[in-house]
Amino acid sequence: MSQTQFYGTTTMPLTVRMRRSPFWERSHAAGAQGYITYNNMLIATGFHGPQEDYRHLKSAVQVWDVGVERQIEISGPDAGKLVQMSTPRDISRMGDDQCFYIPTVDGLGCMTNDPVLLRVEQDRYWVSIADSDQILFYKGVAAALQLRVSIHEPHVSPLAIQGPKADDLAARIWGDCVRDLRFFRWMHVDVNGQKMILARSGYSVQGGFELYFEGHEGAANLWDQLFEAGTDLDVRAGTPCQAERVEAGLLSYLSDITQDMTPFEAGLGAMCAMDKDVGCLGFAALKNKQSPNRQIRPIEIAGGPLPPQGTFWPVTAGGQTVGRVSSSCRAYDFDCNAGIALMNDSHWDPQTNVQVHTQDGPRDALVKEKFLGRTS
Ligand code: THG
Repeated sequence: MSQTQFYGTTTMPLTVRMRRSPFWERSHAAGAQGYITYNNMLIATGFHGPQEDYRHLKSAVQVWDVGVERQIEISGPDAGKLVQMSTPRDISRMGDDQCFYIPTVDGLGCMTNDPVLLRVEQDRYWVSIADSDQILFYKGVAAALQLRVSIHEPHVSPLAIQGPKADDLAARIWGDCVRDLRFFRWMHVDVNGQKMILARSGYSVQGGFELYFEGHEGAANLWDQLFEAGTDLDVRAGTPCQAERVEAGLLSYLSDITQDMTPFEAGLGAMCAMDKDVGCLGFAALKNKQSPNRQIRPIEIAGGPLPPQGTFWPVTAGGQTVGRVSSSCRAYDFDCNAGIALMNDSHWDPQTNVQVHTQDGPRDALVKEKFLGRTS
């Protein structure tokens, strides 16, 4: 075993149930400070401390082992039909080289996941899932309706290259053509003689790519190539950054989006085709849920840095509960605290004053119009 082998800790014992991607050894050796699980897999929590990871992501380039973004592969003559059954977004509008962010819903129109969808070939889809057992929905529906599909989790481990210098780094590996790749489009690139998918996407708003790395072989080699090519760009190992994603309003399933919420409550209504039935199993239910009385809003929380958040924080006004904060952070560049809140319609207008109840006591807070990390 290499010296980077992870032996677990008393608080996080070792078990094969917490799976690791082929990039795990390299990422761990680069100094991962801790892990959480996501899709029954380990993902690093940070490398150089929250503020330094944030500063570096916004100024340089990072390579992230996001193998936890598992793919569900659905192929066969009914593959498109089955994918469409899971989402109100009209997937017939997805171009061959496009990535589609799709709310997925159950028969009641409640969110089951919020994956990124790719059609990797005609009649073959990859659903790049957030943290839920979405594969069981597909297997259940396919079995019940005897659809002509096969469904499995392939050996695909996304590797993200994120930050303002991501284009420079990727261009050194795959050539200047990657610079022309548009947002949420993908192309094929060569990785040690194997054809793989490189998309302009990723769980930050700093720009960059996700390589859908296939198999195990050559993973460490690719990692080393990226770090050799990017030395003068100050490339570092990273992982999705809580402060960066919260201030930008990138949503997290099971935190900001819960199983009882509709896409309309999650602010994803614009992605739902409601004029005609495109084949989503939740369509009829969603028809009656298009005007929610609670919805996700940006919130600014007064005072110094917040305590870490492990529970929803109630939002109140005049002693009444009017919402909840699901994610929060120090928005270092803005010298304030940012949060993602689910607000009742009575208090969701911008500039509404409310209180947020952390485990360390209440704070004044203000509902905002836009997320701080978004320019548009
Ligand atoms: N990339 C890939 N798979 C993923 C994620 C990812 N699976 C898990 C998780 N992240 C799924 N959730 C999200 C949430 C937000 C975005 C992508 C996946 C995202 N949103 C953009 C935004 O809000 O600006 C773009 C949305 C759009 O307009 O299309 O990127 O990150 N492969």
